[in-house]
Amino acid sequence: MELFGTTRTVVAARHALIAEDGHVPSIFPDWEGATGYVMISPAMGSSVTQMLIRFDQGGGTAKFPSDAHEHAIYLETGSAEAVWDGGQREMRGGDFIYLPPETCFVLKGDENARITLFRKRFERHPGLEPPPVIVGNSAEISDQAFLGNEKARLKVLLPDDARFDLAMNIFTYQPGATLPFVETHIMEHGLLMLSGQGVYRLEECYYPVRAGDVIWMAPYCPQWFVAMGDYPASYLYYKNINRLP
Ligand code: UGY
Ligand code: MN
Repeated sequence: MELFGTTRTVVAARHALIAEDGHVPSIFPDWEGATGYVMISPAMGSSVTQMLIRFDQGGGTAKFPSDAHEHAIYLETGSAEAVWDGGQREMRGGDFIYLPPETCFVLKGDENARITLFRKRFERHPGLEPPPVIVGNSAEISDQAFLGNEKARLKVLLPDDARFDLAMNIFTYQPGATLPFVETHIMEHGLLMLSGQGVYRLEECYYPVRAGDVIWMAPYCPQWFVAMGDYPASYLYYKNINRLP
C-alpha cells in the first residue's frame, strides 16, 4: 500500500512523469459518458496535448471541431467507434487513426475502451498539402530492430511521408534491452507506457516506470530507457518531425 501524501508523479520544467494515482478528469462541453484525462498540454509548456479518454458504456465525446489542430489516436483496449467528415471506423485494440487539420470527428466507446489522443496545431510546409486520414492496426505493422538491436524493436505506425509533421510509434524492449545511448534532440515526445516496466532517464533523473504511466519530454530533454522485469516493456510515443526549425 502506498503511503498517503506521496506519488510517483513529477512535473518539472522540461519533463513530466504522470502516474495513474494522480489522474483527475476534465469536464468538456457536451461530452456524455466520456471522460478526458489531460496528461500533457501546453499548460505545462508542451506543444502537444496528450489525453486519455475513457467511456461509460455507449458514451461519447462531443464533436472535435474542424480547426487547425490535427489528431492521432490509439485504442489500447476495448472497442470504440470513430466518425469523421467522410469516414467511420469500428475500432478494436491496437487500432490507430490519424485525422488531419480541418477534420471534425466524434469518438464513442465501451467501458473497456482506453483511447490515447495526441492533439497539436498542424505545421504547414510550403508546397505540401496536409496528409489524408490514415487508419490501421498496430498488429499489422511490421517492426524493425532499432539501430541493429534485435531486442529493441520499433513500429512506425504512420507512413514515411513528408506531409506528416508528426510520428506515432511503438517501441518494444526485451527485459534488459535499452535505448542505445542517451538521446538529446529537438523533437518533443509524449509517451504512454503500454506494458511492462523499466527505468526512464529524463534529464538527470532516473524514474521506475510501468504500464499506464505517461511521460512528457520537452525538446532537448536528455532521455534513455532500460526495460526491466520478467516481460517485455513497450510504449507508444509521439514526436514532431519533417519541419525546419
Ligand atoms: O524516436 C525517438 O526519438 C525515440 N528513440 N525516443 C525515445 O524512445 N525516447
Ligand atoms: Mn527520443
